[in-house]
Amino acid sequence: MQKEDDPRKAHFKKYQNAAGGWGSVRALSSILGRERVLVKGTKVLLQQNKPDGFACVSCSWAKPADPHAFEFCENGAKATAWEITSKRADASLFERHTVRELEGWSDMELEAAGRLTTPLRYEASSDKYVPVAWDDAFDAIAADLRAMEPDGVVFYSSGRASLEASYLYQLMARMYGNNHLPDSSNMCHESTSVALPKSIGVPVGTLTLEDFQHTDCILFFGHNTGTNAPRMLHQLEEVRKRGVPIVTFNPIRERGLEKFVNPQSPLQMATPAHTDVSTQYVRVKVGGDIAALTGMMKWILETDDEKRMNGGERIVDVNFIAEHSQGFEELAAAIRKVNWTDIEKASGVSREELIQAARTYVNAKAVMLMYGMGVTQHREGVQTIHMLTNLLLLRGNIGKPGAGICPIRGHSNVQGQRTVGITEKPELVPMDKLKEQYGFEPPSKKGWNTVEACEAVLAKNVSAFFMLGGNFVRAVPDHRRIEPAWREIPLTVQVLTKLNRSALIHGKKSYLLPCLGRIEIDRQASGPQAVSMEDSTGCMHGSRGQAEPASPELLSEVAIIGQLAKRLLPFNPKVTWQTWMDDYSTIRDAIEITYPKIFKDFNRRMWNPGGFARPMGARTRQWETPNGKANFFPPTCLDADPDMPPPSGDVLRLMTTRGDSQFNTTVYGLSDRFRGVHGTRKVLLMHRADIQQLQLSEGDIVKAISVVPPGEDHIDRSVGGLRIQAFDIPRGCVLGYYPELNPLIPLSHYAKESKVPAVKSVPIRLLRDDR
Ligand SMILES: Nc1nc2c(c(=O)[nH]1)N[C@H]1C(S)=C(S)[C@@H](COP(=O)(O)OP(=O)(O)OC[C@H]3O[C@@H](n4cnc5c(=O)[nH]c(N)nc54)[C@H](O)[C@@H]3O)O[C@H]1N2
Ligand SMILES: Nc1nc2c(c(=O)[nH]1)N[C@H]1C(S)=C(S)[C@@H](COP(=O)(O)OP(=O)(O)OC[C@H]3O[C@@H](n4cnc5c(=O)[nH]c(N)nc54)[C@H](O)[C@@H]3O)O[C@H]1N2
Ligand SMILES: [Mo]
Repeated sequence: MQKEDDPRKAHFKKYQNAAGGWGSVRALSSILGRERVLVKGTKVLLQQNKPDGFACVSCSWAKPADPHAFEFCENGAKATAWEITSKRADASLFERHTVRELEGWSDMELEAAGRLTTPLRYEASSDKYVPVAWDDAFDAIAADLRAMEPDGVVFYSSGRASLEASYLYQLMARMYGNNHLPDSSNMCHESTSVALPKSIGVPVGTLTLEDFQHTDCILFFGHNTGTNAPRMLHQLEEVRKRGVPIVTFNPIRERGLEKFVNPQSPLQMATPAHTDVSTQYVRVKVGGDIAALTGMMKWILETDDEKRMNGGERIVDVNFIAEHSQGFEELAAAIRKVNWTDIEKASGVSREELIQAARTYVNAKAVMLMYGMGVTQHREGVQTIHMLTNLLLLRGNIGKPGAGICPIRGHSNVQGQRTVGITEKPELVPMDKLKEQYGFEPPSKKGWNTVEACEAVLAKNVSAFFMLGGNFVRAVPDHRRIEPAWREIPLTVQVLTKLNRSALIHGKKSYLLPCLGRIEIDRQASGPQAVSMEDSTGCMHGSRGQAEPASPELLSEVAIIGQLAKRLLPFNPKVTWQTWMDDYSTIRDAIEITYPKIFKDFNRRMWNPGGFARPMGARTRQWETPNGKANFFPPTCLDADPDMPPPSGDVLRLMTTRGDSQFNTTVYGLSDRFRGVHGTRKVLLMHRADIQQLQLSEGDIVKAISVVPPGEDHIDRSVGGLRIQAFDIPRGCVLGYYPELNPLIPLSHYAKESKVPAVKSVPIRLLRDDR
């Protein structure tokens, strides 16, 4: 593995092949070989995403009832190999290196050291992590937390923990006394959680895998499917074989949405034939979706006006609108007012292209719409989702087979965590139920989300920060402000599998509690345990670990929470931590009592092939909104980032995104194959004309400087040593990698209403960096 990221040595080569296919299969043995788990890995992979196997730890895409022989993708295999690696970051590593020394390692080197094997406590006198007995760690952490005011303690979670662990975690936090339960969703699909309940009365997507069989058109917005949810390409391939059009809206040509070769199909493997995925590719500007949707709806409304006057068949579903919705007139009035010049300018797309997309949409009877971070992570991410829903509602495309909306979720159980109570918003939790079930008074004060938790850290209002997974310090914006403040937190505790940046930038006291991964066998008093998750289509699945644990000392996340909670909270006979730890089916019984509608007969149904679907009003046109209707929301602006400086001059719009060799802050390698980037992540991909206009040349090394909103502090928000590379991207837009570029993003630059950091539109300037 190449370890050093020297952008001067990088090379760029356009990727000519399809996504999937030979590349995937051949890459497998190299992936497993690198982690030295060739035989074990192959055996484990055959159980991945199978009804009686384990749910992949990578993306959250649905797990079909009738899986393929290999129901995994190359990136899922990478995630599996990374977790079951034979490499170990054991106590000797920490004996050899001080924390200061480890801070000099790159993110990739830290995680590549392998799985943590033993609980560790930070010792300030030697600047080292030293082994600590589990009991001593729990006693000490519980004693410290008991001595603190609950209002200063944060319980973060990353969306990987199971439904069982997540339920216990939120219960522990609430019994301790607060709702400070920020999660990775706050940086991800929170815009969805805010928008969809208002538009259609559900907090999650309405589609299931079944719908793919009934749809006759798919629209895709702001998602890099070939890298981030590759198994979905199977469903897309199937619909394309039926001739279903797929229209993609994305500033750049993502390979997986252009061409796919199915590694399961002998025919495609033998002949390099491929399936063309998108039938139309709309290259919106970064932040251009509201304008593009306005254009499509404008054409639909005007065409419908003509039909109405000429007595033709209406293309707006007037019956659906009359019976089921509210706000149509306001939407129509707002859209009619906008002129095409403004639409073309703000979307970066021609009127003809938008009309072509709109025609495809109205020619279909059942339309599905999928979207990802290209939508949610903008200042007006919430509004963009309202606009997506508006488009669907215009033709009654919600609540019938083959139609609906699907926010493609990120982490493998991020949707499920919210379902079982991980949220800072008390109104989303059945507090009365918790009160009745456990006999305590749940806290009613709103807790902190991710951005607010960062603000609290900066204001020195946080006395302890507990992290159930994730890499908080690295995933959040504004590293140069957060990191020094983080070091002042009196206590940080991390439940984790591998060493990461958040373990090194730690509080005054710090504990690392290493846990089992989901792929590992979880043995408890009643035998090996299973856990469960919810996928992007609202289906719950059981998952059984298959591999031997990385170390005999590891505890499960459930056990870690249970052991801590037993010591932290006063005895309460209704709260049976030990029984729960001994037998996870009793946790599922408890979840079923709290959420009887969603989790009816949980222990049995979790093993249904394909999982079991949560009930969802919108699927049957029961709108669980305050007014009992599906709601149209008129647009208030055209740019998803209305406060971006005007596109003249030297200010560029940076979108920070994932490459093909990473899972969020976990960096497996330095290339992004499908985009043709090899050997570096320190790169800015720009339009050739922008490079010229700024009097730069390809290969130049520059420093990016954030254009800070007026009135902001004087923090150094710059990142140097970045190589300029020409790329097929709209004018004025730049692509760069997360998390390396997070120091550029002001904490205050977040989506209105949802507070998702607006990491897809960061205004920057470039300076030559001749170091
Ligand atoms: N292998 C792998 N799988 C993953 C992850 C991973 O890191 N690696 N991460 C997981 C997580 S937590 C998440 S949230 C998901 C993330 O998966 P995605 O939602 O795909 O997120 P990004 O990788 O940030 O890619 C954003 C996409 O939106 C496009 N885009 C950017 N700005 C705009 C815009 O203004 N409009 C439109 N229409 N498009 C835009 C970009 O070109 C890119 O294709 O993936 C999950 N799965
Ligand atoms: N600039 C920019 N910033 C972003 C984004 C972006 O697109 N651009 N995306 C945002 C998004 S969508 C997300 S979801 C966040 C991600 O934020 P997080 O979820 O906090 O980060 P991850 O990188 O997914 O966390 C990786 C760590 O999880 C730990 N881990 C892995 N498996 C397990 C396990 O089974 N149990 C436990 N306890 N720990 C485990 C490992 O130690 C690993 O180092 O980042 C956000 N930040
Ligand atoms: Mo995410």
